[in-house]
Amino acid sequence: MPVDVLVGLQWGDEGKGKIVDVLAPTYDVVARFQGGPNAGHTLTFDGIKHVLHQVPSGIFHPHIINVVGNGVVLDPVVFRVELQKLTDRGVEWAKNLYISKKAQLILPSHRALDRILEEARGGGKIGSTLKGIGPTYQDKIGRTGLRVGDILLADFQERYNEAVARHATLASFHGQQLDIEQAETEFFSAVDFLRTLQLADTEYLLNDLLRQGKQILAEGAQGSLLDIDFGTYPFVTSSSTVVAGACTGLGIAPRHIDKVYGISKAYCTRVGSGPFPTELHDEVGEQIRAAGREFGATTGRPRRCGWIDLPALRYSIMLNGVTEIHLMKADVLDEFDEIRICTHYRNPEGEETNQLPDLGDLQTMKPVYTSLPGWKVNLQQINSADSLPKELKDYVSFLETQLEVPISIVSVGPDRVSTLHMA
Ligand code: 2SA
Ligand code: MG
Repeated sequence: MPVDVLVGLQWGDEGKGKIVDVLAPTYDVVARFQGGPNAGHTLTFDGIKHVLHQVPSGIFHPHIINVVGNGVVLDPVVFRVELQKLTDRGVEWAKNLYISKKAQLILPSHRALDRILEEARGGGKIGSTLKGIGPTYQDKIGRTGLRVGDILLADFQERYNEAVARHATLASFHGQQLDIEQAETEFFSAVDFLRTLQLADTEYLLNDLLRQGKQILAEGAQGSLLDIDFGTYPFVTSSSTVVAGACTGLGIAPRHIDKVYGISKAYCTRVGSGPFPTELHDEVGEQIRAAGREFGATTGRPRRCGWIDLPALRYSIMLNGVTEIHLMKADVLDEFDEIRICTHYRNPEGEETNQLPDLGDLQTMKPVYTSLPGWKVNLQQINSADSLPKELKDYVSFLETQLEVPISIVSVGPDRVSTLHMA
């Protein structure tokens, strides 16, 4: 069964980009199945840090075919900038990159609407990345969206005009104007560029590759707790971030899926609004943010930080059928005397649960912690799993027992080489 899927188990930024980069050499194809320029996947190797938003993280490997699937929302302007950066760095991507004709197009008016709709929410803001994600998926589901393949049609301009007229009406409903003239010039020039790329029926491409026995890695973006169905709704993104999204977002049948890699930090972060039971509002939270350089890779926003949350992880593991966990950024906890772990929650009535309740109840839950001694060792200097400090091994075993899934990789630094495969 040649498709493996990699998903984030928390609220995003777990380190998915790094792991795709590490695993990529054993795959023939890396495919993105949801999200768009809201994602920020950071890869570090040979002393250089790369941040990818829409380009799949297999792009640095010349033997890998990279696919932007139909489940993605694509902003041609951001895409062109991203590809230009890769060209500047000498990465040859042109032959290895395919874009689904069925992927949805993010228009300048979607970005404008994202801002307008966020403003209209007042105190209930989602904390959107303002990349136009929500409005574009809204059009997709409302059956009024424009797709990448539409740029090849003779009447694309007309379709575009109709969409913008609709968006202008929506904006005026909120007493606003779109104000996108300059962005439109940029957009049409980026669309001309997009026409020169390999636009394809990628569901056929992927299934042909499967028949040839090729190995595919589906690369998730954001995290399971931001999933449109199962995340902390409405403080979620607008796509299916769980494994099921890889089937609809690529056109791959469930029976092809084998391994499911669940990526989690050794602690927890969230960017944007919404409940986060283990969030720390004190200097410990500050310390994690500083040590982990926890700032959004797309927007630069400071991320909220807290301890690892097992009820939340158990939920994500269940939804995704995770077969192995990769524990990221363990080195960020090097300096701590004690490592805290939220094993379950307690509600205001004193009842305990290890399940993740829905929004209203979740907001009133108090985390119940266990603590383990910290390792107080500079993990970045360690290059084999055997040499890991006992305290970290104990932390890993504790998590494995609680989560009932093996932890197969522990990451101890941003670089490709700081990746320890556990026996
Ligand atoms: P959106 O823009 O409509 O998808 O926002 C809805 C919510 O989803 C969250 N979201 C994210 N959370 C973490 N990381 C994301 N990617 C970037 C990164 C974010 C950044 O890798 O750092 O740079 O700020 C991401 N994308 C969406 C978002 O915060 C909202 O809560
Ligand atoms: Mg990210």
